[in-house]
Amino acid sequence: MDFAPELIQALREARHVVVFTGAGVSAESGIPTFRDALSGLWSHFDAEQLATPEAFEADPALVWGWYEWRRRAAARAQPNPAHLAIARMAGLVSQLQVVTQNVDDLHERAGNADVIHLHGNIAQPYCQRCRRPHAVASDNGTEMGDGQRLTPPRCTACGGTVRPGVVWFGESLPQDAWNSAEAAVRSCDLLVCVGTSGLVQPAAMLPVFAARAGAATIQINPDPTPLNEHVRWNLQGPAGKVLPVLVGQTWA
Ligand code: BV8
Ligand code: ZN
Repeated sequence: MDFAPELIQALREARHVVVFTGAGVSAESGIPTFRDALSGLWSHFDAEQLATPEAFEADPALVWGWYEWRRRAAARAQPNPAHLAIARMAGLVSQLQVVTQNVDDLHERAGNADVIHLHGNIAQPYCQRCRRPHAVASDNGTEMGDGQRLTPPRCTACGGTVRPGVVWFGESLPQDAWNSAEAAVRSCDLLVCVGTSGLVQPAAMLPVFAARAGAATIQINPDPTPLNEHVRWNLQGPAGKVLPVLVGQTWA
């Protein structure tokens, strides 16, 4: 796998790098991407219908069961070579920020310290009444069938219903996360966009803001996306294969 010398040079000279990630960066950890078909009971829905306040209101046990199943899958998953290459890069450039749409913590577990979560964190549910964080009981290995309903727990402080700690469709992104992400992409000199379909707003605008602000931009994805026309280099392939080679060739 060879890369344009200008790409290698841009990466080598970058002082401030932003890595913008979507579900594809976790695909090789065995976590289904957001648009992969759902399984079991949830196969009657698509993710965009379930990831909404209306779905949780209508059937809390169906939605809470889906999130618990995903939370447990994420807890069992391991960072893959793509996450590890991004963590290695952080030690090689003077500033590297990860801006992720993902709700798993695989970037942190790979070793990245500066991670901005635009859409929340599946392991941090909270009470929808008093918003206190709710510590999820570890699943002590009890298997959960996919498609199983689970009644959401009650807040130990106020008895309110606990909800997943993610941003649903129709909900605003956390203001501080969005502000930090926007500032990062507008000031970086290189943005690498990894494993996103570029369909969800406002997150998908971030690589466009970076390009408009003059940053060099790279996309890594096996498939073309709407971001293809906005980025300078498109590297077609799985992140777990492309990123380690790219980092190895840049900082051999
Ligand atoms: C908001 C948490 C407004 C939940 C998520 C019409 C036009 C424009 C916008 C809208 C519209 N109608 C509605 C909207 C707004 C809506 C939206 O964007 N809808 C889309 C679907 C059209 N956005 C919102 O509602 C946002 N909020 O706008 O608020 C507002 C303003 C003021 C006041 C009130 C409200 C909130 C959006 C957040 C939704 N929550 N996640 C959960 O996870 O359950 S988003 C969800 O999608 C995930 O976080 C996921 O990360 C994200 C994006 O998907 P991707 O990460 O890109 O994943 P996907 O599966 O799509 O693609 C995977 C990619 O990886 C593919 O390209 C594939 O080729 C690639 N891949 C596969 N394998 C690999 C790989 N790449 C590399 N290596 C591999 N091995
Ligand atoms: Zn409460």
